[in-house]
Amino acid sequence: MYCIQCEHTIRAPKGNGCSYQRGMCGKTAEISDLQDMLVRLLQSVSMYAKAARSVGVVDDEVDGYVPQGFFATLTNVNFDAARIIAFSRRAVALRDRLRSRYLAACAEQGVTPQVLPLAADYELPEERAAILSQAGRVALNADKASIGEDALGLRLLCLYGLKGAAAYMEHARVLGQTDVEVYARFHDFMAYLGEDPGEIDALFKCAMDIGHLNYRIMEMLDEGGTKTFGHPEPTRVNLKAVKGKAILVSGHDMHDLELILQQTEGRGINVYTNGEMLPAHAYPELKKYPHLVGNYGTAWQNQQKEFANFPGAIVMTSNCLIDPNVGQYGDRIYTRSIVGWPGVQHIEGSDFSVAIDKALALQGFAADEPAHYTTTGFARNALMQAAPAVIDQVKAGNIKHFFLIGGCDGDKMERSYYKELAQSVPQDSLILTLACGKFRFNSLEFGDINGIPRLLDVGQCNDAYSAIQLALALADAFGCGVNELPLSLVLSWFEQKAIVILLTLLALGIKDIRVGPTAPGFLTPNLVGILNQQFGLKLITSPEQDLKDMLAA
Ligand code: SF4
Ligand code: SF3
Repeated sequence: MYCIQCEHTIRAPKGNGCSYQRGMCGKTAEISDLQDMLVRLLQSVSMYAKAARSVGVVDDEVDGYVPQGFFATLTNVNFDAARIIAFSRRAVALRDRLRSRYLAACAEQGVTPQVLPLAADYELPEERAAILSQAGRVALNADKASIGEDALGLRLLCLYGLKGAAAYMEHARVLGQTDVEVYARFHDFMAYLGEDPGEIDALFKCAMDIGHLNYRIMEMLDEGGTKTFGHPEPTRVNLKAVKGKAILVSGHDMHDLELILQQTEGRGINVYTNGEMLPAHAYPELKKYPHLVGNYGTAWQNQQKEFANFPGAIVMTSNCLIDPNVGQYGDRIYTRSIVGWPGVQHIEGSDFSVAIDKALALQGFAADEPAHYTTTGFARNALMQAAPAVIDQVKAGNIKHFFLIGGCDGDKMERSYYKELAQSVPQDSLILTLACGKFRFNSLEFGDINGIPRLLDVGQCNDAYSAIQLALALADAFGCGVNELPLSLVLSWFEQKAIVILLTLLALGIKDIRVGPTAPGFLTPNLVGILNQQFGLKLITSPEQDLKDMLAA
């Protein structure tokens, strides 16, 4: 086992990366090895997808499948060996079909087929034991001795960034957004990373190109969300329980939430959002359901306590899932799409009856809790509508600084930094926040500046796109670049979606971003130094010191 893809990863002095029998996330060595195999096979599909495009063969099923399968290998997504093997078998079947189509098209057009790397024809053994015996060969660090630590770290930066992009592609696809050009670029990167010789300059360029690609993917996702559910509107959301039967919907997939809302209408069940689903309350086509009563719980690392106390059914539409057996709710949690846990029931298709029946059979909340609210929904449109008033307040000297404080949450003590920072920014500052890191402070009262709320919840992690649009609008209004704005970005990272958002911000030329709580384990000190030199990227220190430095800049 060798996995180093998230902030949880085991660090020195025990060795860099999770390389024992079990990763910090609960992933076993077997799952880790099977996921590495899946990644290799998906890369082989992309090698053929790239070659096939050169003779005009595009396979929509392959285009949709490769990012979806890749998504299953993100942190806290799929821990089920049988499902990972099934993903791999489907990858092989699709690749073999594509290879036949490619060779047939070459023959028809009189074109000599390209000589693809050996990895393009990698075969998957029948038996699980035989698959696992090849783990060493497919390990992501297999060639570390020959390419060196810096090149490996950069390759992993690209690979993990691309995983994040794949996850957003899948979220966009679910909302009806696909783009053949985006898929073509995605296959190019997958194929390249499956055979790259470890050249530092080329890998740096690849990382920036993935960042650019992801900007387009976030735009697609924004379009998918707003076309399907309307533009988010600032909306107050109750964070406390309401008496009655209950279903909790977690993850990022709002299409699933809509299906659940439709299927529970008139059934006497209250629907709650959890974690990254919170911003769903702001979309007109979702908030119109009166039985969408509130948000229950906070970020993923608190699941085992919060889900254990939830007296209803729970549906995990995407990441982040952690061991449900600890809190003993494995019999009332259901997984969807790419998510999996051995023994947990998986719902395929669009019928949620099994979860709904479970919710009806469970007790639900016996009484209302005193309500407590947070406000969400300051996505692109709402921010643009607020922009003229914000600009006026800046000109009048009432708003002096903007902070973007957000990203993934996690369970390290050092993450209290983000709450402390949000609480200590000056009163004449606005705070934009997004992703599950916001649960550190989104239930606190921040007040307003002449009617403009000081805390603006932009949405999910992918809604970084909306925050970028506001930054561009402000820069335009003030006739300067984004880097000249009194804007400081302080991000928390945990998994691969955060990595690709960081790559997007860097690719857009945004400088002096702070990240924490620690540097990614796959980035060597050398690489951290280069990113600091080129982009001013810094690690967080203390809220006091960083605040002083950000305000001085
Ligand atoms: Fe370790 Fe993170 Fe990999 Fe899990 S996903 S094995 S915690 S590096
Ligand atoms: Fe959170 Fe997993 Fe990253 Fe979408 S849900 S931000 S950690």
